[in-house]
Amino acid sequence: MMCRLTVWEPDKLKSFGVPGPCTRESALHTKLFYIQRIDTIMSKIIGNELKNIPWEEKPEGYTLPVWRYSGNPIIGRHATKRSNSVFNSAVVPFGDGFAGVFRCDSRSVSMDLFVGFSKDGINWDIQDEPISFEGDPVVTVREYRYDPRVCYMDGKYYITWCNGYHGPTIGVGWTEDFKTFHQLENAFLPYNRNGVLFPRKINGRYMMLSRPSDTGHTPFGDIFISQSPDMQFWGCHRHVMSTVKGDESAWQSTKIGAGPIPIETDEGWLMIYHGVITTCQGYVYRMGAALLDKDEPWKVLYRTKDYILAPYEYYECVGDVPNVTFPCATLTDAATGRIAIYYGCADTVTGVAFTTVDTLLDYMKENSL
Ligand code: BMA
Repeated sequence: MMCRLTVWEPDKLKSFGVPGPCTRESALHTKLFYIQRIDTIMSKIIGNELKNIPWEEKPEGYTLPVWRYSGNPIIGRHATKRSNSVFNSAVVPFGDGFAGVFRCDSRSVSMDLFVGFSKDGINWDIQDEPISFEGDPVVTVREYRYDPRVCYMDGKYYITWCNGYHGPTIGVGWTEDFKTFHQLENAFLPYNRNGVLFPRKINGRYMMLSRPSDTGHTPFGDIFISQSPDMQFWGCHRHVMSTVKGDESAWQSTKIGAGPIPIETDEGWLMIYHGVITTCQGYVYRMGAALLDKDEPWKVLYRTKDYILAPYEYYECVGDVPNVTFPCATLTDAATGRIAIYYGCADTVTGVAFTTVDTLLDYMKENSL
């Protein structure tokens, strides 16, 4: 638990009666006191330690619960030979570094998925040729592929994405080595987007969040959950959450969609998602967070009324589609509670932002709808 001290919040600890250090001895005493108290005070990520998670501390005086990496954007639009834009992409720990599946739109503006590797999660080497999937040729035929998520489970890295199949639906594939890729049946009938797997079975079933949609840019959409015994047949569809009408939380009034793979915590599943409002200049995509019940994840325990990140920076506000922050992946470190969020910026480049499990859960509880 020692390393969890790096995310302590002295003010919060003081409110629990934890004293502050003044001498060398009392500092040691205080540290021991913190170690004893930390379990009872902090929320926990249920998962692995990730010592090399990219990380920067929250800037002094910054008030939002999610803060940007100072070197953003980490991936520019020309990261591959033919790319027009690289965004809405997913990364995972792999070997002694990281691997990812990237959405690269080409200069002819076709949308496809590309593999990339990184030693530090910040500097990425993305391949110039798109992923080619093995499988039933009826299923692997490519119309378009975009907005991948990657979910590690049972020794396999599962990939879900928005797959063109007589309209957008959810494609599913897997790899063990990021060299050979296998494609399974599409999870749903068209039209659907934002298919996001849970990282383990719940009550013996795989679970996937998704957002039923239409053929176009879909001016509506709620998040649902579907269940499967085998990653092929999906059913028991349940509603998770809707858009918010009126002006109580207008940033999520048009449509919402799950983002990264939900993060398991001791209090439930932490789901980071995007919310959209329709303005006179088009859609604006912001980020929110919700906590879903651990065993019945269609039940929403908390949900942020205020957004957690929104397009403020130039590279989020200006690009092929302005005013878009679109999260598709996180890296997490269970030892410290640190979370790095990977998100697409203005449908053009890729950024990273940081938070901790405590920061998000506290914010969510203080700002819940
Ligand atoms: C959505 C998807 C995303 C995109 C967003 C903003 O419908 O197409 O890939 O980032 O629109 O253009």
